[in-house]
Amino acid sequence: MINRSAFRAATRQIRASVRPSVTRRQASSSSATFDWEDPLAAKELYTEEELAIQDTARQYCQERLFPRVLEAYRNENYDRKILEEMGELGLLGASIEGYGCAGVSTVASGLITKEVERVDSGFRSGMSVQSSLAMTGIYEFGSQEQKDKFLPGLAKGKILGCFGLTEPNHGSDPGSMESVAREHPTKKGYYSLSGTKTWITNSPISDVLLVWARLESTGKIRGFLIERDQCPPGTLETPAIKNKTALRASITGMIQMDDCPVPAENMLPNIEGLKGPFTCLSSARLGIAFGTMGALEDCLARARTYALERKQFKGNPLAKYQLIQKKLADAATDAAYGTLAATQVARLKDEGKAVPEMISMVKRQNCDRALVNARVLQEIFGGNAASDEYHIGRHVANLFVAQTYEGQSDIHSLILGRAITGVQAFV
Ligand code: TGC
Ligand code: FAD
Repeated sequence: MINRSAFRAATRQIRASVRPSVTRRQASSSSATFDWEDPLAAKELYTEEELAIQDTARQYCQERLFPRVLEAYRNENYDRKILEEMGELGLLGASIEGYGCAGVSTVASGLITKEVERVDSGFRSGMSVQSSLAMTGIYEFGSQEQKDKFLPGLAKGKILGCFGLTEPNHGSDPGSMESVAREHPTKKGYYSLSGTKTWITNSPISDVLLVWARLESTGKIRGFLIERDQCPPGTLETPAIKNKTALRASITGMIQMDDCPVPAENMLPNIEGLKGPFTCLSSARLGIAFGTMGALEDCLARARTYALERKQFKGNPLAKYQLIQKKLADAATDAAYGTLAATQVARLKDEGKAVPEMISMVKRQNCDRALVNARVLQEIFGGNAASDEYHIGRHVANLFVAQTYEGQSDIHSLILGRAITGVQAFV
């Protein structure tokens, strides 16, 4: 569990072992030096507590998650214990107050996300869906009973959640969804849910499924908490989608509902319409803006090491050549800018000053730049990029999905275009 005073005490010790380059004091003194791992000194914007939380998350991710990523990715084998481990450390729903959650700043929560995605976007996906989508939905819009019942278990990773919005015929356009909730014909006090959700992270292993469906009686979209163990056989199926070309270290599936009975008290009472899912998405999209910068920084660090070690033409390291240096400079610049921008929006969110368009801007920009730069850095590895042991190909494949889910980049362009011009482009 995140303990703030223990964090402060542990900070210097952990930072010395994990991040030996430049200390905070050196960077802010007149003898400041350039730190290629943090070129614009983003760490100066973080509190001691936020830095300590980042270091704790990095230590867990590098020591416990990284050694498992190749096996998980090769075999599409997501270990649900990962969420329990994250829960024990207080990493789940970290910015939520109460219910066993750590109640840290949105910035700290973003830095946790960055450290997880530095290892793998799929591991970050599993965490984002649990924290930003399922837990945020219940926390923001649930009844007190729903919060008391579900949040503590979700925070500990003892129960797993997912978020079902996308359907086979409606991805970018969830407002046209076909899933429907009707008054149950035989069970009093129950709704009956029918429809199909697809590409749902964690759905095959979820205990509680937050599903968005149109309430037939009002025509409004509502959120429903489906408890797997309460569903009669044949009313709920969650088959896994296998043989993915990316995000293989996460588990993805469908949600097939066939007159699935859901107690009326499991409908989220405090929201109707798309504002519900989009509020959860605002939280998750900001997390992705941080996360993709972690993945890009990992690509940069690996490419730099490779370029320094690999020799071509008269025994020169690749790093000596200008074309190689430009690739590294571009990636370092975009990672630094993206981290600063995400931090600014997270800080504004904590102050109640962030708006969804800001989140669209950093989600879009950071995903796009992470993908473009990772793809260019991949070239530095030559043929070795085709080996998964160099990790760069895995990041490139993952970053394509990060650019696609939670609003594909072009959709965020349209959200920004609407805000800039006042003219709607997607109708
Ligand atoms: P629009 O008219 O724009 O909005 C409908 C209502 O929602 C409100 N709203 C928001 N509220 C809070 N936060 C936001 N970011 C919001 N955006 C919109 C809006 O104010 C309005 O409220 P009200 O009260 O007036 O009804 O709706 P639209 O249908 O025109 O929207 C179009 C568009 C393109 C913007 C939207 O449909 C969109 O964002 N599409 C992208 C779909 C998407 O992001 N899907 C994500 C699925 S979940 C997922 O991918 C998880 S992956 C997780 C992982 O594994 O990491
Ligand atoms: P489409 O909507 O068919 O779009 C295809 C292309 O057309 C895109 O490039 C899009 O930008 C473009 N396009 C669409 N409309 C327009 C327009 N009006 N103008 C210009 N271009 C347009 N969903 C969930 O609900 N929960 C999850 O947990 C979840 N996890 C996922 C995990 C993975 C691994 C993946 C791959 C997806 C996941 N998704 C999840 C689904 C994801 O959110 C959708 O794939 C995404 O929103 C895009 O929808 P779509 O795939 O139907 O593409």
